[in-house]
Amino acid sequence: MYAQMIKTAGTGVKPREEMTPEEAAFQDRIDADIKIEPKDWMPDEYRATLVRQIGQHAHSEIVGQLPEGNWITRAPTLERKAILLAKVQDEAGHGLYLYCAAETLGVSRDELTEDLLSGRMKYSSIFNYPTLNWADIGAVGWLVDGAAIMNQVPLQRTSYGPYSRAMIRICKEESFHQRQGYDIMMKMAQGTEAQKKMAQDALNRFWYPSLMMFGPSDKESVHSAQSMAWKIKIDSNDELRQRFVDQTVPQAEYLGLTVPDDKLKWNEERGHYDFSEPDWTEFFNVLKGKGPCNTERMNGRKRAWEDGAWVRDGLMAHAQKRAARKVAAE
Ligand code: FAQ
Repeated sequence: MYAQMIKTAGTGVKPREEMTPEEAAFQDRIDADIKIEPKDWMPDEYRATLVRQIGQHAHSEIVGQLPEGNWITRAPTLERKAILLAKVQDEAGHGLYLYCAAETLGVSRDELTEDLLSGRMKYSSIFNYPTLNWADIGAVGWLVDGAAIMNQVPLQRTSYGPYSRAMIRICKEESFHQRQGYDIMMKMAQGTEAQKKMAQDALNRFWYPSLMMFGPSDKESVHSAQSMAWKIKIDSNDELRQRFVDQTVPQAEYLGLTVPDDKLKWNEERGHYDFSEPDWTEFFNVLKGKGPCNTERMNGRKRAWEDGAWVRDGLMAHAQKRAARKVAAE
């Protein structure tokens, strides 16, 4: 059942005249902004697309802890350490809400994790880049959480009830994350010359990978058309990327930092910034596992899964024992 779900995901938009009566009624509910709930009928492809997107989103939150977790022991002050620790724990919580939302679609968390570890499912490309110094932690909060919120705020209105409700809480926490990142950048940018250089260097390295978080250009996006028709996605990849650039450039200016893009320019006619596209060859290489930290991240997740096997086995044995006792008592 689950393998079939993955296989049928993303096969294009079905014209209304080809829909069955059930599918047409489903589309009418979506068009009327009525939320779809777990026990409602839904097309197999809608379910499959949600499992893919929510599962990958959950994996991103979990893998996303690794680059920042790397800095908990080296945060410059006790206060910064406490804040970073709380932020990283929040990301774990986001992963758990999202795995729960995916479970309502008939797939278990173990199956999703096994698909991540076997490479069948992805996680966000951004987490395959290293965090080399403390300013990178500021850049992750400011840019990576900033891009995540830009994508997730519209997802609060996504058509699937459990996903949209998970997003409401996640967005509140992500806003705090973004602010803490910007606060680190502000301290660095207003610090010594060496600190300002570190902040600029972090912006230089994280700018384009952050733009890649929104996915390939609309022309290259495989799933957008159907996902938008089903309101799984509310905005296209390019629309969100543009919104992110428009919001972030003035923030960089306020910090006194330079966005590493010679072509970046306010376009009066469009009412938006013109900007350079990321290097899409690099993006697709990272997706194929060839980014700077892909191997390290996957090894980290594999180790955690294997080290946690005894806990899962213990919980399962306990649950089986309780169930057997209950049957015997009846
Ligand atoms: N990385 O047809 P599309 C966070 C794949 S949360 C890797 O455009 P779609 C919090 C895509 O899966 C960050 N793969 O796909 C945090 C598909 O491959 P598939 C995660 C990517 O789904 C902060 C193929 O390319 N957020 O950061 C990426 O319609 C700090 C074709 O692409 C979410 O997951 C990528 N960047 O649009 C945690 C939000 N982009 O599956 C810790 C929910 C595309 O066919 C620290 N997800 N691909 O093999 C979405 O909104 C969508 O899934 C998109 C992609 C927009 C990411």
